[in-house]
Parts: sequence; structure tokens; C-alpha cells
Amino acid sequence: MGNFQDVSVIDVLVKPGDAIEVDSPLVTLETEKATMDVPSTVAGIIEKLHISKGGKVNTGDLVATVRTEGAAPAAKPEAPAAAPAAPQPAAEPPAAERKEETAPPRFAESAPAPAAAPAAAQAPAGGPGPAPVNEVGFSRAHAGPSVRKLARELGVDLTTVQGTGFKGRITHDDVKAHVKKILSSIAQGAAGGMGIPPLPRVDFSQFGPVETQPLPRIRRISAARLHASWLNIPRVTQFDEADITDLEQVRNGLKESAAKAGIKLTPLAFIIRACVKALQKFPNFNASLDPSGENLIVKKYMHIGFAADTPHGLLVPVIRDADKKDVYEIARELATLSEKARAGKLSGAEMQGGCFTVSSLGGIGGTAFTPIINPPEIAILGVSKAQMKPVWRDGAFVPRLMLPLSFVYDHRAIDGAEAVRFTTFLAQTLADPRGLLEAVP
Ligand code: CAO
Repeated sequence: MGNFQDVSVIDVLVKPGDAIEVDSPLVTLETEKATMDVPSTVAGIIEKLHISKGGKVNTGDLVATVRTEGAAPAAKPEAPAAAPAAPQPAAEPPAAERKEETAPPRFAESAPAPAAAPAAAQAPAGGPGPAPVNEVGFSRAHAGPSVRKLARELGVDLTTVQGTGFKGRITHDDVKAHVKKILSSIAQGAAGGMGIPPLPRVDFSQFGPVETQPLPRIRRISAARLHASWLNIPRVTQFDEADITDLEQVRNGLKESAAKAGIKLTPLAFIIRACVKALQKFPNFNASLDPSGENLIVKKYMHIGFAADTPHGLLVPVIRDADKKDVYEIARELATLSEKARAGKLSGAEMQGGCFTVSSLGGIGGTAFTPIINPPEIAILGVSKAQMKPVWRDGAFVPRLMLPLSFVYDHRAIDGAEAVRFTTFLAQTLADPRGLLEAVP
């Protein structure tokens, strides 16, 4: 147990006349930190007990006198150290030969076999052999030293093992059964309900001809990030629609003059400008959770990423300080960055530091989708194709151009009510082109 002083004996588990085996529990000791059973290092008959329940013991105290039977001839305890034994085979030695890692309480053996105890039972702590077991870690377990050793080798936490031995004592077989159980539950994907069930491996060639194509490098990198996001973030999607009829009218009116200035004024520039306004209104969305999950790190800068479909795979360039840029500047940067992305010329810095991402598939189609959050961000906006829809207004249906919004958020950081306030504000902002065209201070 290490160098504890005056350890309490809270139970004595044997009495004179009892036959004991190696590893049979003799007494239960309790320190401030732990309770543990002290196992016998010899087999035999208890002749006399030298400690009693309620008493105290120290390292080296006499615990019991044991008469051993059928013991090997006497051997000096020092002998193994003086004359090293031949290397042990990897196989586990018989119980009687197992060497212990710590110095258990000393036992007195009566004649006729006073030296029957295994030599190591009297080896000093810190002597030759493996490093002492961290008994505190295993201390609550009801297990003998060789079982503790096995558990440590296999990395088993003994406190989680169900003992089937005498008085619930953990045996070697219990440790092995525990390991088998964990391995089989991992294989079944159960692992206490926390594991991920593996997908079946399928030999597709049994159904027809196939060709194996390696994934492009960017897709492999993004696959790992997307998977990590999917597994780690409990997310919710809030769907909404923004009436962009007026916005599209204004944009179409400005497109030509913007083009003369070399700017392609796309809907995405307005959407990003609207997101900036929404993030300014809801600053806690411009944030990340710290690794402990206990703090929100709110950012005082606003770098907005946008998903770009490139021949090399999905990339997310970042518009830095988007809150300091008007819709024309955003449009100009969108064009420059997406061109660079497609040409494979984006630098690492141009894809870093994002606070929020917009993924627009609206130019292609779709009614809604749920993009994956780009960690460490806590939200992403998916935009699908705007469509003319009949909208009920003032007692009549009117044709309006409606833009589908899919706002995906990390529910650990954002509540549903806040999320729908955000999308409502975003939709209102997109419905007002004048606000989006304002100069940025
Ligand atoms: N609804 C209807 N039409 C839309 C639209 C929408 N939501 N968004 C864009 N369009 C139209 C535009 O009006 C444009 O037409 P005009 O030239 O007549 O104005 C046309 O679609 C093409 O737009 P664009 O693609 O040039 O510009 P953009 O700003 O919409 O998109 C970019 C730029 C880089 C985001 C886009 O090219 C792209 O790569 N999108 C894919 C993003 C992606 O893969 N996301 C999925 C990631 S998974 O999370």
C-alpha cells in the first residue's frame, strides 16, 4: 500500500484454522484515500492472527502465522537477487511462483516450512522487478496483486470489473471476461451505447464490375473534418423563407452599372451582407464554444466563409472583416476568392479564421438542405433556389420571389427560440434592399 502510517484494519476475513490459497483475502485495510483487501502470498492453514478488527497496522507488521503444506524446500529470500533466474517465458507462471509488485505485510511462517513463502513476498518495496502498481487507482477493487498486474497490463480499470470470486473478489478470469466483453461490444458497435456501429464491408464485385478511384486530396481532408463535425455537434436546422422580390428588382437594376465597375453583383453578396447585420444583432452567434464546452468565446471580428464548389472539391474561402465592407466590396471579394478557389490558388490563410459560413446552392437548385457546421463555428446558413410562390397578403395571393433559408446551429450554444429570431431577422433584412445597400461606416 506504500508508506502509510497507522492504517485501520476495518475487517479480518480469516480465522485460525482456515485454509487459505495464494491471493485469498486476509484483511481489509482502509486509508484516507482507499480501502483494499490484503491478499495472502502463501497457501496454507492460518495458525494465528496477530492483528484484529479495529486495530492499526504499519508496513512490516506481522499479520498472521501460516502453516504451509507441500511447500518447496527452503530457499533464502535473497537468493533470486544474488543469482538471477533464467529469463521467464512469456507465458504466465503458476500462481505459487508469481512475483508480487509491492511488499505486502510480512507473514511469519511456522515450522516445519518456514521458508515456504515465495521469495518475492519478502522482497523489499522498490526492489528489482516491475514498477510498483499505482494502488490508489485500483484501490477500491477487491483483487489480488497478480490480478491487479494483469489488469494494469491490459489497461483495465478494476473498479469496472464484476468480481465472481470469494466475497465478490475479482479473479484473472473476471478481468479476461471483462476485456472480451468490451472487445465484442466494440465490434458490435454497442460499447455501452457510445460506440459507432461499423458499416458492413461489401464486396461489390459480386454484384457487377466496379472501379476503385482514390478520393481527391481535398475531399479526403474535408471528409475527416465533416465527419468530426457530424459526430461532435448536436445540431438543429431552422428553415425559413425570405421574400427577395424587391431585392432582386433592385439587384437587377444595379447589375449593369456594377458590371461596368468590374463587379458581379450576385445574390450571395446581399445574403452575406444580411448575415453580417444579423450577426451584429445577435453577437452570441458570432462565437465558438471553448473545448471544455463551458464558455462561449464571442468574437469581436467578423470573418465570413462561403462554400465554393471547385474541381478539386469543396473549399471555404473567408471574407475577412465582412462587417467593414459594403455589398459591392463583398461581391468583389466573392468573385476574387471563388476564382482563386477554382484555380486551386487559395492560400491557407484565406481559408482560416471564419466565424460563420454561408453555403449557397441557389444558383444550382434545390428547395432546402442541411449543411454541416464548419467547426469551430457554431452555425451555418444554407441557401437554396429562390422561387416565385403565391403568398397570402392583405386578403389575396400575390406572386413573390421566396428564398429558402436553412439555418443549422449547434444546439449547445444556441437555443431554438434564439435561432428562429435570427432567421426571422435575416428574412426581414433580405426583404429590405435599401438597408442592404447602405454604406458601411
Ligand atoms: N436562387 C436563385 N438563383 C440564384 C440563387 C438563388 N438562391 N443564387 C444565385 N442564383 C443565380 C444568380 O442570380 C446567378 O444568375 P445571374 O447571373 O442571372 O444573376 C446564377 O445563379 C449564378 O450565380 P453564381 O454562382 O455566379 O454566384 P453565387 O454568388 O450564387 O455563387 C459560389 C458563388 C462560389 C458560392 C458558387 O459558384 C458555388 O460554388 N456554389 C456552390 C456552393 C456549394 O457547393 N455549397 C455546398 C456545400 S455543402 O455544405
